[in-house]
Amino acid sequence: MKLYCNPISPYARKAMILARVKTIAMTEADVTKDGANGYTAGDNPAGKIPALERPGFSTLMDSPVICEYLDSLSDPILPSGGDARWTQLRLHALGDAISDATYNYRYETVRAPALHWPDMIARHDQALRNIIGAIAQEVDKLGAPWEFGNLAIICGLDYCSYRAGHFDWRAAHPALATWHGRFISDAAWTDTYAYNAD
Ligand SMILES: N[C@@H](CCC(=O)N[C@@H](CS)C(=O)NCC(=O)O)C(=O)O
Repeated sequence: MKLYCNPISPYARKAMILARVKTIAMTEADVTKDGANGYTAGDNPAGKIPALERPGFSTLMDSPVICEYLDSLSDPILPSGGDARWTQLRLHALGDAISDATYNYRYETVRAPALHWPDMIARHDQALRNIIGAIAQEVDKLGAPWEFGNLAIICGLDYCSYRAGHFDWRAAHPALATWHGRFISDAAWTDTYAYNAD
């Protein structure tokens, strides 16, 4: 299997962490090193990463689908049914919502200043604060080490620190920061952390 990815992408990083936690043999093709058209690699018509190429089967895209597939290969961490499953899928969606808001904020603010749309920047900034604030209210339910839900939340928080660092979520939510601190010496976390440079 080959994952088209880049560790800066919080969506791709979820799959990279899961593969390490579950010891799944998977090649990682960094699209930023595979040529200018790298984002279309992996037979993903949406032209996004991650995309998971599976020999003899269709390529999977959209990170929750890829994560669920990888998880299904052995001893799933995502519960198979009941409310425990919905709890994990909901937390995963909330984590992805951090990444979505950060990504949107980044791509609004990275434009030339003349093209800035202040209302849209404020909308994404407020979404980020609302989502992280909501997650912080549930910090006791987030679990550690890796679960299907917290995987996305950790990746989202790290991406927020990297691309929307003006919002100091650690200062705003100290208990969430303490919880996040339980992951940062984990081998899968350190091995996929790509935000030191830039
Ligand atoms: N919902 C998608 C989002 C993936 C996504 O937006 N990936 C970004 C990188 S962080 C991307 O490929 N952007 C390239 C583009 O949109 O052209 C997922 O969860 O996989």
